[in-house]
Amino acid sequence: MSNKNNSAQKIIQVIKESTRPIICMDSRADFGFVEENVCPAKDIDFSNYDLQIFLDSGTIEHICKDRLFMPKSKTVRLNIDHHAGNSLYGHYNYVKPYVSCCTVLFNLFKDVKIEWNRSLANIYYLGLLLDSGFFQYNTVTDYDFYVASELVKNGAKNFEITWKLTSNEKLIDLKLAGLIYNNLVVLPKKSIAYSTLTIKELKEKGINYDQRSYPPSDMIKKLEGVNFVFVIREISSHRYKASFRSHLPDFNVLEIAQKLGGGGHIMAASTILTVKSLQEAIQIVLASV
Ligand SMILES: [Mn+2]
Repeated sequence: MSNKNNSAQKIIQVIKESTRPIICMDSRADFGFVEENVCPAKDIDFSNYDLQIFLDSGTIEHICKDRLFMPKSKTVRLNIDHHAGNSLYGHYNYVKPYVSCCTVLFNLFKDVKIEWNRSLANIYYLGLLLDSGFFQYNTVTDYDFYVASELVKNGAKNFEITWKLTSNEKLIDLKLAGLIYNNLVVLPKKSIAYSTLTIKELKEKGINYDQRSYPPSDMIKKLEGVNFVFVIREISSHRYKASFRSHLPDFNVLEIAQKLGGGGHIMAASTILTVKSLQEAIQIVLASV
């Protein structure tokens, strides 16, 4: 481990000198829809390779769903990433704080003559879109738009990729959103909004809650004019889960969840309440803020 960044020239030299490289990406999410030949890191014998290239992995163990995973081989590690907390764990490192790892790659290879084709441009563009939250994150810069422009010029299909990623909602998520919006209560004076979900309602709509794509609290957190939102969901008789989402980057919902015995992050937290009724659960939460 060198704990320092190397020049683009050095990194390119390391890649060129390798005869058996293997690429490992942040694999905590399922990217099977992008590339079918994805092999779980735990099934790979890295000693068969002379260079292990880490892409978009803030830590070594992010290349595996098992968070305690650590490859055992002494294979040379090349770390190409954009995470602010990256500890420069590679023997060679190229870590730049761009919004996307594909922006880092584009920057790394800017002096190399890359033969772009539509497939490569599409893959870079997909990475740029996902890592930047569709250009919504506060770390997006003019360079990312320049990269996007170059990728589109080289064949990346903005509409097709964006459509695939944003226009394919599952029916179950729309049904769940219907319930959540229907039950929405807004308290303008308190700058709070909340919604509720009961087992009976889920059953009536034929919703298997475990198959949803994202939590219902995320469905209402973008409401204007509120400090935070919460959703109370009946888990079983007398047990309710309260999930909190902050609307503002500096409004701390973790404190509220902790007061009620829960935990989480500053903008997303939750707790379990053991109470007699849904109404009681709502009252307890409202009394704690
Ligand atoms: Mn990333």
